[in-house]
Amino acid sequence: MNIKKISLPVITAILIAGCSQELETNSPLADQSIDKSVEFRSNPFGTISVSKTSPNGRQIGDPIHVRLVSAEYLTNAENREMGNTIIFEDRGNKQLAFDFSPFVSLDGTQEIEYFVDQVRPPQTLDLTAARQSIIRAANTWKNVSCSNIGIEKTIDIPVPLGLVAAELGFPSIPGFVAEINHNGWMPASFFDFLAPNGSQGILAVTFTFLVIDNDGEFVDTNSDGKFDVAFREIYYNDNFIWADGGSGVDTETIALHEMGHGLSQEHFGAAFITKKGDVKFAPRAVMNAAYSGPNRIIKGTDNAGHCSIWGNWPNN
Ligand SMILES: [Ca+2]
Ligand SMILES: [Ca+2]
Ligand SMILES: [Zn+2]
Repeated sequence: MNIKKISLPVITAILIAGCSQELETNSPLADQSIDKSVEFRSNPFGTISVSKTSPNGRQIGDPIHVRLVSAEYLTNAENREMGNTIIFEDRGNKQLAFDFSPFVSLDGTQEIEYFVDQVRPPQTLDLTAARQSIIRAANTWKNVSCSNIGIEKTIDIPVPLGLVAAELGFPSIPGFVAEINHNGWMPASFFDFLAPNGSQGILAVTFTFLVIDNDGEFVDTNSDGKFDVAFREIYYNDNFIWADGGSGVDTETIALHEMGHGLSQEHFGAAFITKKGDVKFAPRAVMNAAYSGPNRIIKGTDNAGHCSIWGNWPNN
């Protein structure tokens, strides 16, 4: 597999963030910083034909063509590895920004809806608690006041859903229901597809599929300089102990982060190893590249990122 690796020094994120309170309190500048990187890999699945999935798990509507273009995964800060962005399509312009277009409404509505799986719960948390964690996280984004984009939950379907899962050979309907599809918890081996030992370190991942036109090209129907997203798929790693409060990985916190990717936000903030050996973030944000404990509240930079993307929807 052809892999080019580009390191983006995290210091750039600090310049963007400006002087934050947290930056001064943590005094991280003397300490070692952790790079975050973007990897380019050849596309594993090529162009895929896909249809919206009906309540009984059938394909409805005309098939559309999509390509997997990126995966953003989240790791646990304890193991000192940061999350990563993998780009599967090297178009030569290092284009990281992909976004929904109001002129591409594959689920039939201009509002941004989300689907929540009901057949792939985590082993350590019951289905209702897991789903409620995801729904609370979605509502947290919905309540950001600068935007009014829907963020409503769709119908449930009684079958496992997801294109990446199906392509990797897991039992799965190869379709989508909404713009953002939370497709449940997958066995650890699913995550080895993303990185060596991915099953051990990756908590969750968001995949982005772009629309492909009849000429096999990406499209930008709203002329915002960003290729139009068809839909996104989110999966969680069942190799971890998932919790709703208490000990374990806080499901709502991770869902909030992945929902941020679902809503087109990228990782943000610099990570540092302190002299004590802890990982600190500056600034602390939902969109930090690694999980470092419960954080169910949208922070300043998360809010700014969300509003810059969605403040004018659908007139951007
Ligand atoms: Ca929609
Ligand atoms: Ca666009
Ligand atoms: Zn992430």
